Amino acid sequence: MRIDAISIFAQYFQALDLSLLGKAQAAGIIDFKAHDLRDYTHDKHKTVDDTPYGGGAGMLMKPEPWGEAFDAILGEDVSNDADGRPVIIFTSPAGEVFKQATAHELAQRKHIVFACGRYEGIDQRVVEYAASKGEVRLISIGDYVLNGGEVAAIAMIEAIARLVPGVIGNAESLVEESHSDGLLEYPSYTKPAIWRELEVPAVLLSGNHAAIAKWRHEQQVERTRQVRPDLLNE
Ligand code: 6GU
Repeated sequence: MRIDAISIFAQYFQALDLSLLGKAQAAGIIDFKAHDLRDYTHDKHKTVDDTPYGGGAGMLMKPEPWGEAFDAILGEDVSNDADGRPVIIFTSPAGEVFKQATAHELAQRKHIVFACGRYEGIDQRVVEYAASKGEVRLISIGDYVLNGGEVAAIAMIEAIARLVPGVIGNAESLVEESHSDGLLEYPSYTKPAIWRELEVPAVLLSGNHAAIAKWRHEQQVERTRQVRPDLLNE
């Protein structure tokens, strides 16, 4: 899988060189590259923003550097093959909310480009132009506002890449985790059985696998009802 990110703070993405994703990159499973939007400017100050037409607070990202970045990263030719077409994700607090299901969908794709905006947003024509190069999606990671899309893109890349075969050694750990079945995870315990007078629930020491599975499922449902009742109605 190829993943590109376009940003004026490409250094943010160095976080992805650590740990699992670093290994996946070294192993050639994930081909990730961060691009500095300012490399696609031509003026002395490497300007990427300008004032909005019609007035209003703040600055907008101007279209030209984005157009050049997309041309360089996606080439001139457009594949119309539904599966081979790249996905271009604009990070935006106004986008659809990123879910585990979104991560699974995107983990099937061959090429994802993250366009990380800063300031008050990007000239709308950039989104229109991107649609001529791939499938465009506006995605948010939750109902709060970040200063820019970099941290959001890193979160999405980690969620997507760990679902790509070979990135996580233990594929079983993907099956039984929060959100994969629409419920939160059950609580887990390791040795010792008693620690600072706190005991591990007796059922887990019983050796009764049916009873353990039942207890864990009940814990999942109860936890989800308490903390995330919204998930039970989805
Ligand atoms: Cl994707 N971008 C920004 N700037 N803020 C956000 C977000 C994205 N998702 C939630 N808040």
